[in-house]
Amino acid sequence: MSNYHIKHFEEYFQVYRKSTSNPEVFWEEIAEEHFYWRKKWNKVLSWDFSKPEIKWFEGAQLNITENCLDRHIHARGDKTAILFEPNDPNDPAQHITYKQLHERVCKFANVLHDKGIKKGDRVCIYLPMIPELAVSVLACARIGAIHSVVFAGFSATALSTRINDCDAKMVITSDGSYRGSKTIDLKGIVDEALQDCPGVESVLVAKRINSEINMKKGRDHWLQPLLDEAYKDYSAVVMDAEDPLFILYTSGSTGMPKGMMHTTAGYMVYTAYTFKNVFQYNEDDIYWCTADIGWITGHSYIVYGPLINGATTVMFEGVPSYPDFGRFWDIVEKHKINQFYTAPTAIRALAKHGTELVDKYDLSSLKVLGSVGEPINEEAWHWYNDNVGKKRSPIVDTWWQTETGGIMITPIPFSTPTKPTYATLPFIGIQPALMDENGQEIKGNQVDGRLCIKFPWPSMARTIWGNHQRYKDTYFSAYENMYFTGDGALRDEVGYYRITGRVDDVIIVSGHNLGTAPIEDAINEHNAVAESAIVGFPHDVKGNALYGYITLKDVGETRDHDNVRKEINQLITDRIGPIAKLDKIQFTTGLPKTRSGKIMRRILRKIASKDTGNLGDTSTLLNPEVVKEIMDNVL
Ligand code: 6R9
Repeated sequence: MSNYHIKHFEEYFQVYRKSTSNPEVFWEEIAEEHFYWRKKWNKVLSWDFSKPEIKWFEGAQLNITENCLDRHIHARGDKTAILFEPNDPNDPAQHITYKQLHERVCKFANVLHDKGIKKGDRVCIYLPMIPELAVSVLACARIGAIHSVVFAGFSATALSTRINDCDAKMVITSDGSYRGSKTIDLKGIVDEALQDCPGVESVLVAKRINSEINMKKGRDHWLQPLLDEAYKDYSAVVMDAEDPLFILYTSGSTGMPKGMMHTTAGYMVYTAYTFKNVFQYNEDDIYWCTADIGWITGHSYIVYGPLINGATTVMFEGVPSYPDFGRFWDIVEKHKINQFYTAPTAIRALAKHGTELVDKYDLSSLKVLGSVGEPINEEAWHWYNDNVGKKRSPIVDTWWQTETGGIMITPIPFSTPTKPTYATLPFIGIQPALMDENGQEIKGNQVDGRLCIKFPWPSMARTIWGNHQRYKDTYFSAYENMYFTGDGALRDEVGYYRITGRVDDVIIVSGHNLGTAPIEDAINEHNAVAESAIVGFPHDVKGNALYGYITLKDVGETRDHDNVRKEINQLITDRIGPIAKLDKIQFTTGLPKTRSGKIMRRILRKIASKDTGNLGDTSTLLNPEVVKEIMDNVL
């Protein structure tokens, strides 16, 4: 018997020991008993972090959508698979059953097929949080096409960069999207992006806001008429275990975003197993993750993990502030949500509005609360625990990454005693290590270091699309035989982990990973800008906000600074998206640099955070005088 469902703390330790002392036997048992395979594997795991090459369940054949859909039809065909809550609370929610979802995915798969999409082709999905988003993801998986979902808040430039990086043949979008009281012209953004994307042959357009849009003849097609005519069955394409399932872009510390590539079997096994245990999902529960499917959290814990387990997963189209800041709690009451998974930035935004809007609603259905995306600060943790969970529902602070595919460090609710701001213990099968700056592992407790993982787990990304060298350099070169996460962490006296934040040039703003380099590239396009450096500083709602130090070409004397500030933020909005806008812009005559010309962000970070008591070692600075100037004028 495998240990698919862990029910108490003792059991966690037993299973954890088993999973690390004999990983292959352990994962084989899990895979064997809880999934539908067309053919079983010849070998559970082969790996070499020096190449790096990782393969799980080699030789196995499957289609992940048969695990998400077909095998549930018999036992729970009429159970709601996706519960869609629209932007407008007065519009009815939609309950899409497993049977209906199966049919919608099959029809969509037929449309993709008819438009010439084949196994291995890349399809870019740029859709708001409407059912078509989940359906198109699954339709790609059903025919073996590799989906690349781009968050529909990204700009035309960000979209075209991602389309071209993976050579997508098709884009799936909608006429527009609702966002609270506003609408967004998604199709207009796609049209602009596609001016730079010669490889895109067709665009499928879902109707959502009924706006007047431009349809390019021969390229653009309304989705609904095609679906109406499509056949309701589509026999799933058989995939090898290591065939790519999707690409998802995440920011890097230099230039181009990284197209993290995930494969089929390992991702399926790990997302399903973590979902079951981290949320303690039981058959009749209603589960809601507030993320967007454009992020990894949505991929793994709105679509795949829940559906593989036959769960009811809620998809919410709107925003937490519309029609007011009680919307989340209204939805919890209305749909009797049992598991609620959100981000610290959302909690902080809601906490700002007091407890009145929380107390108004009946939240007694809640059993488990989750947090993801960035470290949850103590104040937000207590607010969540006291006002939402009423001190009854455990908070699972789940640490993981786009690269890891699934949750890595987390409490198991009702088993692991929680501790504010601590992600607590590694999940089953995960072997973390803290490393010092000389490449040595730091053993024992009450220590801190750089967080690495020593041993492969099934859902780890296998490469960066089109750039295996960068994959190796970024994750497997800092420490020998280790996956380096880019995060710092500490381990307390009982072995609990607390993630302290990024140690590289990635800043997490409102739970979104932003690389400094692409933002600086956008700023530097401004004709008055000579040079710029971006750092994060603490912000009570966003977690971090962006602070830009900018040197102007003419030292700024002849320019209207406020205008330049506006133009810079407009450039960032156009190139990356509004989430990357700078909260503060300080004009300086220079930036502190090392002799080798590297900007000393460490110092800029301290100044922006008003933490200037100890600037650390400044002896390698080429231009120490500029530090004083920057400190005198800090915003
Ligand atoms: C799932 C997701 C990954 C980065 C990660 C870390 C931060 C995520 C966290 C957390 C502290 C948590 N992060 N969860 N930090 N506690 N519970 O967010 O993926 O968008 O790739 O971000 O987010 O810094 O390295 P992704």
